[in-house]
This record gives sequence, C-alpha cells and structure tokens, in this order.
Amino acid sequence: MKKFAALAIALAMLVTTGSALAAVKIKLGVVTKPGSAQNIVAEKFKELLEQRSGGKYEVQIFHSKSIGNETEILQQIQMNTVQLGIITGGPFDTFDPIVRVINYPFIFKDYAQVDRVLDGPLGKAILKDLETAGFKGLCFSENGFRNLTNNKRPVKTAADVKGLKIRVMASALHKAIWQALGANPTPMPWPIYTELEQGVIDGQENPLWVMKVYKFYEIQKYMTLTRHVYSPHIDVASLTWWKTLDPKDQDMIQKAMYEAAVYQRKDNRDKNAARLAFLKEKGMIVEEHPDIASFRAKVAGLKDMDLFKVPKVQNLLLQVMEATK
Ligand code: EAX
Repeated sequence: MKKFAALAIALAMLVTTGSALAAVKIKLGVVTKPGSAQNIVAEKFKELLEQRSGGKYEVQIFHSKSIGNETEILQQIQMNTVQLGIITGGPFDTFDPIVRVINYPFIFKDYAQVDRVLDGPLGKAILKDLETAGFKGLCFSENGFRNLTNNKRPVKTAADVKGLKIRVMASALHKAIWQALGANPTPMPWPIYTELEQGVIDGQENPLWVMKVYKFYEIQKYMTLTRHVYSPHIDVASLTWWKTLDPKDQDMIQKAMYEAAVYQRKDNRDKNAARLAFLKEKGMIVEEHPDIASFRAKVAGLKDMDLFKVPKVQNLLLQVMEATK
C-alpha cells in the first residue's frame, strides 16, 4: 500500500512537470474525412506550425464531423472552444453575407483569376469583413469548381435540371442558384452519401475530388461538368483567440496557413484530370461540354436579388465582377 502511494505521488509529479512543458494545444476543425481537400490543408498546416514553433504549439485536427457540421464548427470557433477551421465557403453565408460574392455563379473563369482575386486586395477585404462575425480570416484554400451529379438523367442544358431534387449547402445563395435553375434544392449538411443512396435526393454538386473520395460513383450515374461555382475554403481562426496571441506567433500561424493553402490548391488542381478518368472508368456517364450559356442565362438575375442588396456586398460583387471580366 505504501509502495503504491509512493508510486502514485511520483506519477503525479511526473504529470505535473510534464504539463508545465507541454505544448499549447490548438483545436482545428474540418467536417470531411482524411484524404479530403480540407484535411490536406489541415495536415500541412499542422506539420509546418509544429515544426516552426519548435514544439510550442500542438495542432489537434478534429475531422469527419467529430465536432459537428461546418455551421457548428464555425459556431465553436466564434466561441473560441475551437481555434481554427478549414471551412467550405457555402456555410459562411449565414454568418457574413459578404462571402456570397465569392460563391457567385460563373464569376471566376479559371484558376489564374481565382488566385489573383482571392490572394489580392479584394480577397483581403472579404477576410477582413469576417471580423464582424467573430472570425479572423487567414486565407483561402480550395474545394474547387463545383459540378453536378444526379441519378435521374443526363444533364446537358439547364432545362434538363428541371424538377431534380438537389442537395445544397447551408447557404441562401446556393439555394437561390438551384431554384433559378429550376431544380428543387434541399439544404443539408455534410455528409450526404446515405441520402443519395436512399434516393431522398436525386443529386448534389461538388468538386471532382468529392465524387472520388466519398465514392459517389457508386450511387450517382450522371455527372455534368458545370463548374457553376468556384468553391473556396475559408481558413479562419477565432478572433477572440487571435487577439490573445503575440504578433510574432500571429505571423507564424498566418504564414503556415497560407503556405498550406498554396500547397493544397496545387495538389487539388494537379489531380483533377486523373479523378475525371477514374470516375469514367468507374462507370459514371460524364457530360464534359454542357450548354453553359443556358445555365448562365438562368442565373443572370441573381445579382439583383435581396441576397445582394446589402451595400457592402453589392459593392464588392461589382468590384469582383470588374476584376474577372
Ligand atoms: O467538401 O458540403 C459540401 O458540399 C462541401 O463541399 C463538403 O464539405 C465537401
């Protein structure tokens, strides 16, 4: 018994001394599973920050919905119970309408425009505005250009979309886009495999990596390369937490996240051709050259909707449209 007590004291001392030297833990949330775009950013960031801080920080990645869906992760970041998140642009819609500008359909033609705008002053203005919602916007990584899949019929023109039950992200803009296209949009948080499998929804829209990593080729027959929305992730920190950090650490975290984002964007883009080939090989019927003009025509009026009436949103939308002409 005495021996046991001595051992317990020794152990307790070890734990106390150990914790005095322990790294500062940072919680980082992503909704998707390992191998997904968000996780590639998160893992790269973890590697860079832990190495550069000489072990001062330990990044704990919570993935696969272990701390909730993207909206719930954002709420925890606002409260500083989670410090960082790599979150798809869509769910930010209800926190700050300014993000609608980057989710606007067909606004970006190619990656060169995406990088120029999002890494430049207009992207910085969006990140800065997120402070109004309690987020420190660090930078943009990417989900990618979104494409439509469904299980009902091949889609070549916008008219083919009519009546399809399409799952959309928790975003008023994404809902409005699919309404304008004639679909029956159903907002639903990630993941959605079961709903697709059971036919609760006919289809969904996401970048190519999603169809591969989440095995949508097993349950979705048709894919159309609509590229209707460029979908970034916004890499954010809790503003409350950010203000407690000294400027040197802020700088180190900001740089590590940006490098992780640049690394992931390239990785994502490099893999798209192979993903498309893979999905075809798995039997998906792919419409590679849909009638994009017919899609554009149906969403042309979105900019005049109430969604864009807030002056800061309207102003920025016009500026981004000008920059991507
Ligand atoms: O990254 O909810 C969505 O459609 C997102 O694109 C999803 O998190 C996959």
